[in-house]
Amino acid sequence: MIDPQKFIQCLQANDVDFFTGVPDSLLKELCACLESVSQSGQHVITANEGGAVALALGYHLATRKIPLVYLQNSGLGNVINPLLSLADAEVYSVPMVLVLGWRGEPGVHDEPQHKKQGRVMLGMLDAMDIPYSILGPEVEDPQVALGEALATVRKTSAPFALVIKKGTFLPFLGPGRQETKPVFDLAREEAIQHVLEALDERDIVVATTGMASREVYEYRARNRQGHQRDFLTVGGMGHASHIALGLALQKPDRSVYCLDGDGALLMHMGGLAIAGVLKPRNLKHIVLNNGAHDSVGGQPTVGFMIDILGIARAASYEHVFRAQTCEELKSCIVGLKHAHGPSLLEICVRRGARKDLGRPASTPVQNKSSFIDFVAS
Ligand SMILES: Cc1ncc(C[n+]2csc(CCOP(=O)(O)OP(=O)(O)O)c2C)c(N)n1
Repeated sequence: MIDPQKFIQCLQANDVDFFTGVPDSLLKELCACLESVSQSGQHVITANEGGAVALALGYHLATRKIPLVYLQNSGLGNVINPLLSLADAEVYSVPMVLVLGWRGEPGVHDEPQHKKQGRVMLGMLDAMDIPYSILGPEVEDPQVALGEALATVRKTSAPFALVIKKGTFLPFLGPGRQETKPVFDLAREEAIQHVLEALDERDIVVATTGMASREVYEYRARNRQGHQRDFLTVGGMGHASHIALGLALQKPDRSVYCLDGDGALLMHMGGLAIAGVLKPRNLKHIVLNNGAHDSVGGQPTVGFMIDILGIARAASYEHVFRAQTCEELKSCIVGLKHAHGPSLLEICVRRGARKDLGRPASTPVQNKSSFIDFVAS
């Protein structure tokens, strides 16, 4: 296994010292190390992976140096466009190293949303003419692989991918994350429970990618309510709110609640403007803001540093609410239920989840068909 500190030191020794990307659970030790070793400005967590490629490109234009972009392979879709139409050798020919977490590797158990992406990923890299090498837990010293990758990047002046298997990085043993952000009492799971308890039986729920969906699933299982009311956005991070918008527009007599994350909201924030201007009165957008990508290791987002309510208002949302405590949440939900939307409720929650949080036992297709019947009923 590779010591993440050694990995970064080796890159820095080769003059690669700008790192950007969106966190991934397979890369969480590397992300933790980046947070602690990089000088300010040398590590940027972007809103989405395409943004990281563009940021890296701008960095290269300003410095002529090789940047590093890290991402989970789910984010490959977000980078294809800037890679092929900007960084590619046939366009601006921009050298960069991609570090790609390989979820859904064939033969390794993973969730349904990762299987297809994991299976087709190497073929996608081949189709894009992006050379790659694969690093796994058997590698101890990253020097050779990094040396070869950087030699290729310098020679081709184009992207090169390091594909990272599960368990490649050793735990990062350096100093932990400095908690500089406000810490709130409410847990995300508690907030979800309060929201779901307050909803009417016919209300439609769309839950965002990651632990929020798993918490919704467990709530329904615990309360023997079935799972038909909830669409779990298991993949497609950042798209839950537009799924909810699609439902809200077609079902104007039903309330549609989107349970979003701050990372997911940021990832495709333009959706706020479209929902705001289309004005579905029945769209209730709830952002569970923990200032972090909690589901993949708790790496910081800018969620607590921006005015989400102000942004929603400016994007033409009709009503906005913020709750930081259980009491505030209870009264805000009443307001949200009665508001003619689109409306947004920001709930400030703390990071973290139960250790024994389960995963959906039913398949995505089973979930979809009972949900479709519920929406049609
Ligand atoms: C396009 C894409 N990039 C990255 C991921 C990996 N990923 C899954 S959940 C998650 C964090 C989501 O953060 P947020 O929306 O704030 O919700 P939280 O986990 O904090 O509840 C990430 C980065 C993904 N699934 N898809």
